[in-house]
Amino acid sequence: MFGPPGAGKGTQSQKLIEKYGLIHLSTGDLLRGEITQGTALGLEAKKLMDEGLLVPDAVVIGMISNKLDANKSAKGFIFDGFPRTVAQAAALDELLASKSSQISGMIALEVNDDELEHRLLLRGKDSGRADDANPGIIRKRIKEYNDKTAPVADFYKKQNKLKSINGIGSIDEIFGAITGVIAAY
Ligand code: B4P
Repeated sequence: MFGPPGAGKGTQSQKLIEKYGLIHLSTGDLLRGEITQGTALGLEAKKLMDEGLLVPDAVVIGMISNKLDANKSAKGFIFDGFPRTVAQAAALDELLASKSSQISGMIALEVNDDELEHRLLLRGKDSGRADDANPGIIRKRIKEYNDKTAPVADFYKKQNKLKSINGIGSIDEIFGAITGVIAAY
């Protein structure tokens, strides 16, 4: 699942794992888990996340690799919010090839910046997430996305794996469009 911050990746992934029985790998959730546990990795990640910046590639690639190894019998995975840089995408391809596997497809949710800011500020009212509470930080996250993450779409487009979906509408409408794409995999 691909898209800018607040596009609905986490929301839709939750529904997809229920429908298809896949394993959900959200690097955002994994990082927040490290923060809650107070690990060294979590302390390092918190500083960057609170400022709206991406955490280093090596950190998230290591976390994903561990999770793949821990779920060897899974029938499939949904990567939510990963890969977020071209370096992460290349590392993921290599990692999956070493396990005789590959990405089936990338589903990109398209949502304009005004709607993203509105959704994240709304969530910030009760999520307790520092990165959702401040319009300046939200705009920085969107800039990080445009600078470092948007090029990941081209990486998968070149492999004919990119499918774009309108991420504005009701959660169920968007879910219907996504399951239509997945049916083709
Ligand atoms: P993430 O946890 O991945 O989260 P996100 O981008 O904020 O949100 P998402 O798109 O999942 O939106 P959601 O469904 O929740 O990242 C947080 C931070 O972690 C990053 O900034 C970065 O620092 C770090 N990080 C994570 N992965 C990384 C990586 N691979 N490399 C480096 N750093 C990494 O939806 C948002 C809100 O919209 C919710 O309130 C939801 O209810 C609402 N919503 C959803 N769908 C809607 C709809 N159709 N209509 C109206 N509202 C909707």
